[in-house]
Amino acid sequence: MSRLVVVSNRVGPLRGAARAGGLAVALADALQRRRGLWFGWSGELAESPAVRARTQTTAGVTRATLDLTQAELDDYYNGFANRCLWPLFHYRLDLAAFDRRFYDGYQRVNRRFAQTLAPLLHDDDLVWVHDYHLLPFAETLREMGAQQKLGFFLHIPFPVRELLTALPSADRLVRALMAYDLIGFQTEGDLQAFRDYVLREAGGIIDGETLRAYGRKVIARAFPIGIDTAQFAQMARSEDARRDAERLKAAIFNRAQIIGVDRLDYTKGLPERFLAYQKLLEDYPDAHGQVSFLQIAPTSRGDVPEYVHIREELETLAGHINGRFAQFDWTPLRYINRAITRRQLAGLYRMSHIGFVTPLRDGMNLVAKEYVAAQDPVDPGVLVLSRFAGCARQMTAALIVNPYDVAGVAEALQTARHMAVEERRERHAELMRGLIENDVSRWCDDFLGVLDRVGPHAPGDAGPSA
Ligand code: ADQ
Repeated sequence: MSRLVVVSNRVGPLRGAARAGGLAVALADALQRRRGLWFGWSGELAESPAVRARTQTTAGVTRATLDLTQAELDDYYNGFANRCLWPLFHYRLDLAAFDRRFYDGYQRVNRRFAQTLAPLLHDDDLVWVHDYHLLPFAETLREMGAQQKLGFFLHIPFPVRELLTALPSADRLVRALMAYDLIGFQTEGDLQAFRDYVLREAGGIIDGETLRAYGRKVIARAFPIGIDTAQFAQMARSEDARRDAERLKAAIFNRAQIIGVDRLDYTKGLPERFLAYQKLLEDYPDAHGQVSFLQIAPTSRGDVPEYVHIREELETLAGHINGRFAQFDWTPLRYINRAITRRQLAGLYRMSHIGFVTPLRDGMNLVAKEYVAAQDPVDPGVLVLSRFAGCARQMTAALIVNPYDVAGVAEALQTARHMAVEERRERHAELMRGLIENDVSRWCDDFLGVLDRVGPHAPGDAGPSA
């Protein structure tokens, strides 16, 4: 079996409680099976650009990390990745900053990542690169002579051609992407958008899953990511989780809880979600005193200005809704601005009657999957899910909503509140079947299985526009 090399912006922990996230566990397991290497930014800052990676090997798996300078972080991570690619790929052209300095910094850090990893690679390694921070990574590595099989997975949506062409460097980035051997997307829709760009903008040729353009050849396919379904369900059932949940239930006087859990990000549709909850309270007075909405949203990317605005907006909205509807013994909305442990999360999901997941655009959204996995199959809650989350295509037994339609979302909340237990069980069972079948280890195995099988890399494999 070839050794696996995972490359991502940040290197996840290989052991301990911190690695409890599904993706970190799945990747760490795959790395352990293949005695692999995980490479990326250390999370530390250095005065001057580092020349070599720091490595540390535990139980056969090596973590190799490098530090970045403040300027590199500003241009590559805060700049191009999070102020240009992130908004654009989430259909927020209005928020995308097209600054050449950001783009140059992004290219520079990708080059340095490649230069630092190259001496650590073996000839028959399988290299699996993750996410929008590293779109041009393979091209840079190839320029240094790398012949290994290189796979890439995009965790966020891929935008439609009309949007992507607004990005001045779109063509260079798609060309760079084509230096991988395999590109994985979350959904068929993302895959379709990529194929459309290759066909119409790059003058490429499509033959089944094989795409040819710029004299390069790549396999492109959808691999919807899953969660660690069985482990998560078990955690939600555990005695500890139950105790936490009971405490909370008492604190809200057994009211029906609606739960939202997100990184604080403008793509997650939080203001629209708060407004839909307000609409529920306006249109359905029977909900007064009977429901309690808990939104957990820890700050993320606090260095990016748009994230400061969203935080202020939410605090204002939450205060407004509570000011308008609260009674001396009922707080309609509780908004918590910090992260909690996965065990607490599992217990909270399980005790909540409605999982409220309404992003305006999301690659997949794992919270929706976690909420379902955590439910008691005998008395499960209802998932209210945005049609713009990647997982909506798989999770059709949820109540699917359009998050821009505030009144429609309020209606769905009301339907969820009154849904009979038989219907809740049926919907839950169907959702759960999908989650068990397509869990995160299956996702990992599927991707690596295809990458393993791609033919040897052929430099200069001529395409139509070579
Ligand atoms: P994210 O945008 O971060 O991921 P998501 O898929 O919802 O979004 O994953 C968030 C994870 O963080 C979940 O496991 C959740 O439990 C956890 N989390 C969120 N808030 C938390 C809190 N307050 N306390 C503790 N844990 C919290 C990106 C893409 C997604 C894609 C994933 C995986 O944007 O679309 O699903 O990658 O590919």
